[in-house]
Amino acid sequence: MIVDDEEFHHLNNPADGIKPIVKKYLGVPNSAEQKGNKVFFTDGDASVEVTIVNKDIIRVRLAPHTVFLDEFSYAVPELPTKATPFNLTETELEFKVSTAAVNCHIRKQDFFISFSDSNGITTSSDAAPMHWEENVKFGGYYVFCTKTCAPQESFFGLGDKATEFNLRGKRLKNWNTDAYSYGWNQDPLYRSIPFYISVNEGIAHGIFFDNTFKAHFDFGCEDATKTSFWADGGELQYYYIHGPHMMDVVKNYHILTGTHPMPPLWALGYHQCRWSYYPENKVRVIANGFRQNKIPCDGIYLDIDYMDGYRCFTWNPKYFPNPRKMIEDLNANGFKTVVIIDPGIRVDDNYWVFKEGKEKRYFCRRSDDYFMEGHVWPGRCQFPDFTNPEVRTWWGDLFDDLVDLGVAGVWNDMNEPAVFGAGTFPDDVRHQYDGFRGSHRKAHNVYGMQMVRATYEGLRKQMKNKRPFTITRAGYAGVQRYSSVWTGDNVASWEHLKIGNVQLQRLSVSGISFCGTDIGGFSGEPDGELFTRWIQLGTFSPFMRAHSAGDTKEREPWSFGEPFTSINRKFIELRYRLIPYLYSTFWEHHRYGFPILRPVVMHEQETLANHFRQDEFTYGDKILICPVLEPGQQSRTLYLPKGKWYNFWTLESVDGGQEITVATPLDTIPIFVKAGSVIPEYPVMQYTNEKPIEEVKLNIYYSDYEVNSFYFEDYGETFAYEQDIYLEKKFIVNGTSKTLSIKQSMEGLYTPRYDGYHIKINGLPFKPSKIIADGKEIKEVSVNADKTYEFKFSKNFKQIEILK
Ligand code: MIG
Repeated sequence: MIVDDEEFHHLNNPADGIKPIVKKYLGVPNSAEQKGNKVFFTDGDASVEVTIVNKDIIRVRLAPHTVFLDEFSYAVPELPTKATPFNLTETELEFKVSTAAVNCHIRKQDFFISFSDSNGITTSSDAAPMHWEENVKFGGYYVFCTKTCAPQESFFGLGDKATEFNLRGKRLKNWNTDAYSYGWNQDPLYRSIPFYISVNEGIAHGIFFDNTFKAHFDFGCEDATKTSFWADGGELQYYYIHGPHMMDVVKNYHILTGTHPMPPLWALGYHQCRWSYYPENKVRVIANGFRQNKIPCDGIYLDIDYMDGYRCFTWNPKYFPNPRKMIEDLNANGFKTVVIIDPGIRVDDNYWVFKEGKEKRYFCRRSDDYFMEGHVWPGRCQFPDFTNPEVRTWWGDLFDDLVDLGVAGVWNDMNEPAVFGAGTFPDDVRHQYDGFRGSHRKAHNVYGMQMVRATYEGLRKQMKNKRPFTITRAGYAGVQRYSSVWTGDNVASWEHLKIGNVQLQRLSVSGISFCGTDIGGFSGEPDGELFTRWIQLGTFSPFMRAHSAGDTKEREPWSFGEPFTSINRKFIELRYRLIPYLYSTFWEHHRYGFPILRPVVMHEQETLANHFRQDEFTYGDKILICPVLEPGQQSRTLYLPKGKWYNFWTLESVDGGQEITVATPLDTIPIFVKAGSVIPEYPVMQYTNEKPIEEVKLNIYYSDYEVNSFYFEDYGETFAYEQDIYLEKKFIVNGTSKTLSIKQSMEGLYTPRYDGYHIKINGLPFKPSKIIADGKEIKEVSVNADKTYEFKFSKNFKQIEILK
């Protein structure tokens, strides 16, 4: 080891007057100056900028010596620009910036910043003035913000943290990390989403700390009366997002950071993955296994062994001599092929990707201009700088051959970035950062997001008007615009089934709705029961994929024999039946910013006990799920939010607002449907679009109060929806003790190919004597033993009346 003996330089100039490095706090604000939608405050040295983004979102920035950093964010590509009316007022005690919904108070005595709603209720307030400390080694500042933490305040969000859903009492860190076989409370993990939601006394607000450096959050951990967040560099910049409902906060967070684009319909089916299926014949055997076992499946994955020496964009000629033919045959059999692509490019002058990247100077470099080199699967590697737009375009174009071969989706792994031994890149690696320059300290947390962005944008270009499918392991706030995610290398244990259930709900309220876990657990061996319970959770995960490490036993839905195979089939079939419902929920996410999974607290945040419920959640807004998370569990207790519900399996009606206990034999999990729901259903197929849809089943659940449901339809695979080619249907269900009425209205330019609905009425409290649809009596009605009624009618109906 070589020791640097002259770290210390003698000073021959007077050091008097140089202040020691200490934390510095804002002084007192002595003026307010309005410029457009911004108001600036200063204590004479430091400046604070308050930006009115919209009536619910206010951004705060701090500049220690009045010089703000360039306005650039990977998370928020464009601040909404619609002018929002606001007022700036001044009293003896404070300055106040007010929109129709929020007041931002700047206290004159000490520069404390707080927020209140239009009723004057304070929702968030500083417990110390914003502060910072100079960073001599790297320049810039460590930046800190400390707010109060109320006695009963709860905290949610921050992405994929493997800990209780409610983050109160925790201290957590954001620094993307390859966390193989992580455990409960391990932190940090693969993604950094510096956004949290607070709920206090029934009122929610959000804080989005848009800072890509290593960042820390403390929710009443060090001091139960304080909530703080800080970062190792960058700017103290955060968005205050007003509620009052958690749903409002999440929707507004999506206004800032965007939503997932619509996925291709097939991506909502079941996916089968393994490290790795090879050679080609193995892939075919697995695909045929699905068809023989009559278990639906849409996607099959090729992990790193399909490549030649792990070189990205190559094929192993021995294992995959004719990928085009294989992919074609898989396609004909209803399987889409997804391939893995890692960021490490093998240093090898005979490898065209490396040669091109080297010639074009696209690989990352250290501070002294050496290349950033590290070992990953291919051996010695260099790494593209995905924060350079030119590199992203180049990378995106590298997918042309794969797309030409028929590949439908790309899986980006190892993009934290992960490096064997060292863990990740050293801090001094330089990044172009879209022209705003930075070391790895600043770019680390966005590296993976920019990689999958390059991948997504490239695929979108190559696939013309078809929707690409992408999945990434690492990410930063806003990654949802480019990709789905999975929760990384989990373990085949009951504990991990629980962790996964919490992680998915948390990702969903943190902007990343399209998420899933490795069903069955990546490392270790699940038994049949654990695998089946995981398939059941996966059925209601927005993304559903089984995956396993290479050193484990076979892990397909039929690997465990009976009764597991049949139960797995039943649930995967249920997944396919509910695809039109999931797809509609996805549209609500994409278009309106609703999360797909909604924890109980999101439905009833005013009740404190709900802040601690983390097992049950709704899938969309109509179906409540409570997975079984313990071995041998024959019954379980769960909470149903207020309102009326139906047990999905028995159709028994149950009042919400209470805990109930239901039987949970291995072939069921608790599923409840909200009264008044209209749930569209497809016939079971072995893969999406196997056959044309001849009719759509509408499951209608009686209610004696009015309930709206939505149903979205379009082509399912193009971007025509961006040109408004889609159909949004709305159903209104309302009943009395003698009637049930279902109204349908629609808007949009798309015409589905099927003609009719197969309507099933559930939970009717009376025996119908007449069913009238658009003024015509329906004669052919089947009456079932469970008092459900079925009939057919045109998909264009306006109103159906069911009379006692
Ligand atoms: O160093 O590609 O999380 O899903 O199967 C391991 C092999 C690299 C980690 C991923 C996992 C994948 C595996 N990868």
